Amino acid sequence: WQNPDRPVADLGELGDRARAVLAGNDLGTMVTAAPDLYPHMWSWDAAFVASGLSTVDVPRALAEMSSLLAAQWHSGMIPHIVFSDAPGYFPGVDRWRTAGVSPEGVSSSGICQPPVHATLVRRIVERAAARGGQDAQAAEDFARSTVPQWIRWHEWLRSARAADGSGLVTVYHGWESGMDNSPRFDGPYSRVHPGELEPFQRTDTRIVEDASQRPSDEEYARYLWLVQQMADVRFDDARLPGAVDFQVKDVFMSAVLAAANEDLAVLAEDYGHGGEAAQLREWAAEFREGVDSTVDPETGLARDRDVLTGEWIGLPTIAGFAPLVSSTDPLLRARQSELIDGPDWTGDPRLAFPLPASTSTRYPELRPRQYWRGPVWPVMNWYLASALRRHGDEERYGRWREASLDQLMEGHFGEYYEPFTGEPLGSWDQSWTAAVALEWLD
Ligand code: 9WN
Repeated sequence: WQNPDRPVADLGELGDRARAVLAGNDLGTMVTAAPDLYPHMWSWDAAFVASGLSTVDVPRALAEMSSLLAAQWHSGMIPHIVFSDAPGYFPGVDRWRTAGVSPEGVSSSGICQPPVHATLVRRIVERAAARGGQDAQAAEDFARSTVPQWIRWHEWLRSARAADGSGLVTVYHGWESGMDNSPRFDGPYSRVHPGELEPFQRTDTRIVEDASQRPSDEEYARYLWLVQQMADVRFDDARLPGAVDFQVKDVFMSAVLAAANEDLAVLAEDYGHGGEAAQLREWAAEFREGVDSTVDPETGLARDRDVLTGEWIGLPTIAGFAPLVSSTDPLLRARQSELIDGPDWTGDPRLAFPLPASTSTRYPELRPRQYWRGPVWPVMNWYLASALRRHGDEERYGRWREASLDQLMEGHFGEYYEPFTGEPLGSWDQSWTAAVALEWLD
């Protein structure tokens, strides 16, 4: 694959273009996840976007987080989509049937996404503090006033999704994991049998014309069936376990929550809510241990668990590296670091850039162009690399930084990339890809 039209000359230009992508997708109070494919705000995208924006404009970054928080449900849940007025995304708010369930004036979906927020809020606050002056003040004010809302979000995750004390978060939809059609969910989805489904028309395959880059129609029918099951019980947390045909203990989301609990504990201590910090640290430990406990001694990878059948899901996907996000066990970290450098992952000599793909490139069912079944996702690489760095691994952070910047120099800010050719796939000008470009450059 050869870049036809947009190669970037140097890192200075890469930064300029990344800032232009974010400015171009900015509706004023929200940066949409992508210009055409995703004309709304997504929960975890917004956190990455805010972090990227904070390299440019701290108040605008904080405003992004405030827009997301304004959609928080009374339960504490932060919804996975906050809808703008733009048409053209399916399923839209009507299909979700959240009116009357979500807070008044909030137009949102009824499920959640990985809780990366506290980690990225901490990052923004620390960046702003280092700058000093008005940025520092604005970030401090923001943290002081919003820490209770972030705590409510984590309380909801613990009570609605992990009250069993397993240290593992239940998801009721692949969309909640953010890795929608990863092979990790094939088993659980194979047991979802759509009944009578309201008819629907997809919009995503009109925008990404090569349908092989997106989930199949069969997959979409299951996605919509689960939405219908949840809407039928009005997204009532207590009724979901009895109503939904898909229930998975998501190991990656659990690791994200473990790390975010640590970060929120620091923010709580620093900004007037020290009383809650001990509880947050306890949860951090609970989820950290939960994640560690899933590791398959044979493969060295962390596993999800299908709640409805009790089966482990041990496929070679990027989620298997959840311990790199959360674990403090040096032996486990060393083994996982070695694995991710190895021939199944970044050490595969066929790769265009030595970066981890969403599924091992040696996995027989690899689909190198299809969404979470093989492509390389820049946002994941930055998130994982920043977790490695936080655990002291500057060396790997540096390598992935170099490879990621090389990858992004083709200039499309793709949603995901073909691992062997480096072709940008899915949406172009994807906001979180531009945001992580700015993070790598910072
Ligand atoms: C469904 C916005 C989102 C990301 C997800 C990614 C994709 C949505 C979709 O786009 O999911 O939530 O319509 O395919 O899988 O991680 O947050 O970028």
